[in-house]
Amino acid sequence: MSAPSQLSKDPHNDYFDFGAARQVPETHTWEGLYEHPLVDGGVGAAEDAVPVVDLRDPHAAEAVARASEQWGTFLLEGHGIPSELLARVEARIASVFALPASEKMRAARQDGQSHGYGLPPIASYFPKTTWSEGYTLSPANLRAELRKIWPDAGGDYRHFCDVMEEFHRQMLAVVDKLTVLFLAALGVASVEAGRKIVETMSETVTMHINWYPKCPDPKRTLGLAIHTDSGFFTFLMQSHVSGLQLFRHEPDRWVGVPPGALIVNIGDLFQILTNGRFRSTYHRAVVNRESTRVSVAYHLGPPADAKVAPLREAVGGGKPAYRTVTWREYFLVRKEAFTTGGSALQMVSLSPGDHDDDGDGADQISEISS
Ligand SMILES: O=C(O)CCC(=O)C(=O)O
Repeated sequence: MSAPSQLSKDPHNDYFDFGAARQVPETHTWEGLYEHPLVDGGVGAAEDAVPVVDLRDPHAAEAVARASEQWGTFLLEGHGIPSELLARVEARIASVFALPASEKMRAARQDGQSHGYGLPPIASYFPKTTWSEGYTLSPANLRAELRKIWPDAGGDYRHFCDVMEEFHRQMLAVVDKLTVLFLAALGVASVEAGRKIVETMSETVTMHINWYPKCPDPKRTLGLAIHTDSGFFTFLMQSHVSGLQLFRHEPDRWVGVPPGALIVNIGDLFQILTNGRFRSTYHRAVVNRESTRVSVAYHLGPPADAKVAPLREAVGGGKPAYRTVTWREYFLVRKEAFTTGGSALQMVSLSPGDHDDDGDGADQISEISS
């Protein structure tokens, strides 16, 4: 099952011809983008260097724990996905977005649907339109989706589907390895529970492809506005062009993520599952004048109606910091948070005296893993 749809009506899903744009129109102009300084998050950037986790490192679980607690994001190395495959993914994605509008719009996301061509579902909550095109797919519906664009199922269709399926297969192996590390980092001893979580998550995979065209005036607009991911965690495959920025406090600043790396972002439901120990990350994508940029967000989370509550191992002798939620319910909370300017995580948090009527953490892991 894929992530629950959070769309009602998406007024941002009209076609905009980026190739013809000579300036950024009012609809795509964002204010206040440079209130905070931008710092480099590259390897030599001292405390601003985005943490790196190497899956081949015998101490990788500790590195995952540290990065997830302190940043909610890390660059993944030693994942084994060939760079040649990533280059082919990027090239095939470029071939989709290069198609004429009339062909892409055959797959346009319809109201209430979570899949299809268009901006990511979250864009319906943004006050302005972003400088990007997108396509949301799940591995299960990939071939049926792409037939809308390529009804004759010719060579371009086959090459695109084959490469995305190969990417998905390779990603699942990485998901497996990383989940084992997450569980080790959290002190969850049951390998069986871990395997079941991976199996469950692999059924919910959603891929959102972001295509950021060149922009004549990049300082006035955004490729993707600030947000956290809502699920458990997201892998972000990105091209060798800068664009991703993480928001960090004390002092408030944007940290530019090195291009080309495979990124892992912790999502809100993982923050809940880990009782706030691992933190979701606010991030955004900027665009530039010289190059197009591609990213693929590979989102993982629980089935839409599975109950998620802080794990017993994470709560320890303390109290759960969050109430039990399903992903479907959390989307509604997030929608309200976008509307009111509040924090969705804050809205599902428990104060010391509150009681979670939906049970304790011990029952919830078995629900997620069954
Ligand atoms: O393109 C990027 O670097 C960010 C993409 C992203 O955050 C998303 O798709 O959720």
